[in-house]
Amino acid sequence: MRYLTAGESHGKQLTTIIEGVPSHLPLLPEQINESLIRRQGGYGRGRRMQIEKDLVDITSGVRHGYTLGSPISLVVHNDDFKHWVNIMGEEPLPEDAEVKRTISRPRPGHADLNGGMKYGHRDMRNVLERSSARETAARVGAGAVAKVLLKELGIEVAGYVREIAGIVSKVDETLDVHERARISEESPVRTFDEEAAQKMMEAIDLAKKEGDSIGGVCEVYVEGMPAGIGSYVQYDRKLDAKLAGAVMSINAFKGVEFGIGFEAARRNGSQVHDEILWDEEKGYYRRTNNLGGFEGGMTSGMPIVVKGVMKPIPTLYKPLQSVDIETKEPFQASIERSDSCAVPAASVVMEHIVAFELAKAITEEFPSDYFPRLKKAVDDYRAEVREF
Ligand code: EPS
Repeated sequence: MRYLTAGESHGKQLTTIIEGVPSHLPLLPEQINESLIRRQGGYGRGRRMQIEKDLVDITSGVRHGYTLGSPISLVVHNDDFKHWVNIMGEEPLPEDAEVKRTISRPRPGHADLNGGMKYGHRDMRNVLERSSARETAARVGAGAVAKVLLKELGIEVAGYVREIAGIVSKVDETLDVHERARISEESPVRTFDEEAAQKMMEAIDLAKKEGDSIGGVCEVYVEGMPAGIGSYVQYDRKLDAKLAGAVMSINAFKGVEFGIGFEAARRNGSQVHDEILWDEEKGYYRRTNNLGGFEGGMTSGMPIVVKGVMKPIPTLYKPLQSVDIETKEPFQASIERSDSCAVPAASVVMEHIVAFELAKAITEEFPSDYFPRLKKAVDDYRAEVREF
């Protein structure tokens, strides 16, 4: 499975093409819309999310509620485009026309300057439009399809917030994936700890008031992945490495941890590694899950627990110093509409990014173009490793 996205933030639409989804997987637009709507929420979002109501138009690959095995294309229209037709339209402009909303003062922390230099865009709007986190809507579409596939195989994925601006939410580690999904969905900051949630919202309000932005830590929790997916035999087959790369590809993400992550550096081995147990009912399992569901580049059969660090969004109402590329004079960076905190939304994005990588790994491990055959192969494999 693979996918590509296309689309500018204020262009006509976002497009996703997903290749390699097996045939005969039941798939409804509502399942994708639910994910898109979840991505739009969260305390701290800006005005753009009031303009958009992200809804999918499935334009290929699905017929009568089932996938065909052919490429699936998803379209999300940008309602805001109607305000940007003259700025973002594809037609050449008349010779004497003035180009509006050009950007010559790159925002520190965004792709503006590096992208401008690389692609020769002296109007850095051409960079901003594609590097904007609006593109994550297209990626969530792909992840929503992956989530449907995983769910049919008994694999569930939940994404939520662990930390915003240094305020850490307590997590009851005994919560299962359904409880994590349900409780985080009820919280405006997608977290389990009401006291921390209150403080997080106060921090978001303060950042907004000050024209600033704040970041945080998202976590994704997965139950039901069979053991042994991925591989130890070659560096580029290690599934935790692929997941880390995918998480790092999310806009504004700067770090990834599995299980106790960096804390492992501070503990003795006896306090890190997860002891192996076996019983009739569960088969093999671990006393703890410090390694977050991975050993040797492969799943251990324990829940996957992965964290991603999101830096504060670099689009600030209180802009930092920059240089105007036309005059080379120091200036304040461009002010663009933005979110003061997008960590809750990013946790939904991360959930879908992780889901896609896992679905991809499963379809590589059990290649089949026909979903019922894939499902049988996964079931047989589960029975086999249980008896190992
Ligand atoms: C976003 C859409 C964008 C931003 C935000 C995320 O829309 P606009 O630029 O029209 O406000 O709200 O992206 C950024 C702030 C960024 O720096 O990339 C979305 O759909 O999530």
